[in-house]
Amino acid sequence: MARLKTLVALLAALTLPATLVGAAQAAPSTDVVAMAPPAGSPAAINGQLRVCGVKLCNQYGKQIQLRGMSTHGIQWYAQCVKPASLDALANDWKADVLRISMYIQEGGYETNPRKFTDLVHGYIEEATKRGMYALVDWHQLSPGDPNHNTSRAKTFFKEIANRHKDKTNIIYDIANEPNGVTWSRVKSYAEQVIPVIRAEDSDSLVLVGTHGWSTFGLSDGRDPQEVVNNKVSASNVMYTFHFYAASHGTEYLNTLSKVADQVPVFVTEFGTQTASGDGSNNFTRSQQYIDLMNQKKISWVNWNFSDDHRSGAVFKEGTCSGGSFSGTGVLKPAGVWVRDRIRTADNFPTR
Ligand code: IDC
Repeated sequence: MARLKTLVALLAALTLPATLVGAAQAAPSTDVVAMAPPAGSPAAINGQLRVCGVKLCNQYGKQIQLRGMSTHGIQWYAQCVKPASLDALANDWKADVLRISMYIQEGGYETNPRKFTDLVHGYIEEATKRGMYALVDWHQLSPGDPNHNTSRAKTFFKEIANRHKDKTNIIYDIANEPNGVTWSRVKSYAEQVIPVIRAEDSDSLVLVGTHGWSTFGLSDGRDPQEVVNNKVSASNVMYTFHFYAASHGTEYLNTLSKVADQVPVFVTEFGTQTASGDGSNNFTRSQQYIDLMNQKKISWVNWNFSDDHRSGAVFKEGTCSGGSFSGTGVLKPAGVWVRDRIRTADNFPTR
């Protein structure tokens, strides 16, 4: 598997004609042949990611920061995740990463595992074609204890990891926002699910949601040091932190700053508005978070790439039923702001 990954990465790095790359990849060495991201794209340049100390590093051991967008729940907003919108995300927004948000409850995975697993397979291929990392989000939310869905998670991630193990651009996010549950319960869930993924895809990057809706326990009144002092027993793991700038002020900012010096942190979700994903934007506070994340090279993903009526959905209502997604004309204020933060040339250590 490692050899095939190296071959795929090499092909991606060389500017071979697409036909030749396709022919080389078609070697019948495995049932499902990994598609390589296009040469020069973030996923091709950076290849297989690894945790290095408390940072994220690319295939050459260079510290990098990924930036991108999360879909809304794909049971509701699949219409916003299509070729034209993904082209805009990769080429106009210049995103490095697409977070594929698959809810488990609320009409999600549990209602039709086959359908949702296939949707995710498809989105992974679409992200790969466009040179983005595919961050597969197990969007458990209510109930907040991830152990409620452990056997579902094992089934889902076993298939995802098996199908995509030869790609170098998959990131596994195994628990969106644990809440109302202790850290030791979350850790125990992670230590059951990670081995299932690693049995298929041994060098993969895995993200673990923290308690208190991925605030290192802060939103549940817990001490963030609980995570730092009781890490998940697995390598190549990062812990997630979420914030909504109009709800989460200095205490959260300081916590993010502190824990990011102690353990590897990936911000898999943030909003510029309140935790409801709606209301007015606090761009001043949001910029403080962006500055901190840039300074510490903390990767981030914004919520969300849809045309939902709420202020945190980047597109104006009705956009997803049309065919045009590029530029700022289709965006709400939060969309204009975050697109700018993803595109900004100064912020492109990965390119
Ligand atoms: C919100 C969606 C909304 C949905 C609600 C419950 O925007 O349509 O009804 O979830 O499923 C999170 C969650 C994310 C939330 C988001 C905004 O991860 O699912 O989306 N949020 O409230 N954590 C903090 C905020």
